[in-house]
Amino acid sequence: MEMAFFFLVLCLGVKGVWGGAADGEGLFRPSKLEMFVDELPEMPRLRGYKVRNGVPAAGNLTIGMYEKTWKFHRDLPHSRVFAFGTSKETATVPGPTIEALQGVPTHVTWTNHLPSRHILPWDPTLPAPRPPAGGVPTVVHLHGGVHPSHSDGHSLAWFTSSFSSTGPTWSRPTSSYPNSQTPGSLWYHDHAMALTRVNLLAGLFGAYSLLAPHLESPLRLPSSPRFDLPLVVFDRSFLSDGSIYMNSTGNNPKIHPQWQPEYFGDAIIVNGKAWPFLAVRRRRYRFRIINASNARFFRFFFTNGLHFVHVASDSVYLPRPVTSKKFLLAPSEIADVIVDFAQSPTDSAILANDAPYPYPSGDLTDEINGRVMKFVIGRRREADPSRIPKRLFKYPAPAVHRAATTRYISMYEYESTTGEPTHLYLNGMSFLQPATETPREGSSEVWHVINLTDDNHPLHIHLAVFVVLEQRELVDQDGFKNCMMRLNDAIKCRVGDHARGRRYSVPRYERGWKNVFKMRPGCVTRILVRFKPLGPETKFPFNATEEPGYVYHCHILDHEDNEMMRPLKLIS
Ligand SMILES: *[C@@H]1O[C@H](CO)[C@@H](O)[C@H](O)[C@H]1NC(C)=O
Ligand SMILES: *[C@@H]1O[C@H](CO)[C@@H](O)[C@H](O)[C@H]1NC(C)=O
Ligand SMILES: *[C@@H]1O[C@H](CO)[C@@H](O)[C@H](O)[C@H]1NC(C)=O
Ligand SMILES: *[C@@H]1O[C@H](CO)[C@@H](O)[C@H](O)[C@H]1NC(C)=O
Ligand SMILES: CC(=O)N[C@H]1CO[C@H](CO)[C@@H](O)[C@@H]1O
Ligand SMILES: [Cu+2]
Repeated sequence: MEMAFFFLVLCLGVKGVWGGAADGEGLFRPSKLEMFVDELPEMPRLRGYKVRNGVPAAGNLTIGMYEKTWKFHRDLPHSRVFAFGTSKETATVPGPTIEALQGVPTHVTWTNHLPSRHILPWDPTLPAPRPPAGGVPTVVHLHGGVHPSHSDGHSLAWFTSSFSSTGPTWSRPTSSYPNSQTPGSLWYHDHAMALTRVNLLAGLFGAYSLLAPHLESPLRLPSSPRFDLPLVVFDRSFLSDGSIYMNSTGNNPKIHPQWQPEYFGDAIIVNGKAWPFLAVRRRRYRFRIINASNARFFRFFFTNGLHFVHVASDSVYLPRPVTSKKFLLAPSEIADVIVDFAQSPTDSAILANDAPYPYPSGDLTDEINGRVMKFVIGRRREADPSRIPKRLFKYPAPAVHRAATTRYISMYEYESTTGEPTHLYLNGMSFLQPATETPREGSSEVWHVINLTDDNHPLHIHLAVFVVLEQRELVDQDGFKNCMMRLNDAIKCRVGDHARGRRYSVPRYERGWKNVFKMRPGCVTRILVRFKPLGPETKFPFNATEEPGYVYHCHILDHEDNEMMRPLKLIS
């Protein structure tokens, strides 16, 4: 590890390292924005494959990151953003939707055209890279992707404009996605060490759909681009001049001048517009809803009683469709749902959210952040060739008895003397300590994830997929936590004797293979993690044991950036 690339100075103020306004000065009140006046934008679609003589072949894309302005609402001035696109003119927030084909590789050369200074206040006391020539370090991770680790967007494989500086694990300008995995919804986003929260807040994320027409067409789900749409949902605050607002004063400014444990914005944005509307026909639609918030959970429901039919959770189809009236989506989770507007009793439907923030014990939503978007539904009933099949795709059941190992993953939050959080660690270790989770390729493992904090942490594991087996509350939490704070050893602290409290059932729409799950506070969540493809193969179609390896982390970006992330190193 080339430590020269990092700097960790505790005494440096954050002023001067970014180009924004002073704290809270001129905050824009979102209640001034009229809802449902901007139409839901359709993001540009890029094909991740070529078609030669009717036969699909590997596709090469070049997608840049540009600084530009973006209009988040009719009545909000232009905001400076960082946006993905094939050119500065066509770059959008969120970025273009990449459509890839199963079995056909997509090679993406991600290029950085960002300025020398960030548009948001990052915190120099977190282990953020400091490129010698300045610039904004970025690296792109395809979330839910099964690909070699050199293309995984490792946090230290960052690069700046024109690759003028690169991080210690950077090896190539082009990421290769084999797309050999099961079809489903993925997304791409920045993953640079300790800068992920600010780079995403600035706009660096987009949707990626992996399609397998020969398998999916027989299902007859809504599939044309008009009726199959990604909805990328996120929250932002703004200053009156339109700039994205992020508090530049930390909650422990003497320790971390800027870092706060959770970012919440008060405007709810879908596909780049605050509270948009979409005119829909009276028929079925498929929405791939991606939660791209830093820390806001969403509990979605329709105010007119319409329901959702879940066909997949995260990147993998469920065995059969599951109906819900309301569902909870943590940051970076993906809900893949069918909504049948023909069932609507009214001519419009508001998609709403009532998840407290921070989830689960924080503030309640209000009239403003409790609304997401509006669907204006055509009057006339339409012929609808789509349907919802009884069965979707059957993937292997979790074979717990064949698990190779049991691991205990403990989530810790540390506090300053004033009781404010300072940082979060997994297993009491920082990201830079050597890998301790070293599963064998082709194996499955049982992980007991022990949440010793007050927050619900969405855990995301790269490369692998997992099934949630059980979520159970700890008894004698104080005694157990005291022991863990002293020994950091779940077995010596007899976790088995403590994990005997209330059981929380896993919602049916989340019982399939997932890549993110919400780790409830004060609970042990047992998951079966699969380090092999979701088919009969025991090996990935690439060398999964190569450097730099993978990571697993909390997907509250503010936590991930303050070290709630650990290396994951597969061995053969
Ligand atoms: C910014 O954060 C500081 C420290 O937590 C807090 O005192 C201040 O009120 C916040 N500013 C705004 C506008 O929320
Ligand atoms: C596409 O990208 C791959 C990986 O970088 C490279 O090997 C290949 O030559 C490229 N193909 C074309 C047509 O540029
Ligand atoms: C999005 O994810 C964040 C962070 O995990 C979470 O707090 C928020 O509730 C989620 N929102 C939605 C709409 O799912
Ligand atoms: C895979 O990569 C590892 C680590 O670089 C190396 O030791 C091993 O020989 C490689 N395996 C194959 C089959 O190439
Ligand atoms: C074991 C443990 O750490 N429990 C904590 C879980 O969260 C609650 C609050 O929700 C804390 O009070 C417990 O200490
Ligand atoms: Cu977290």
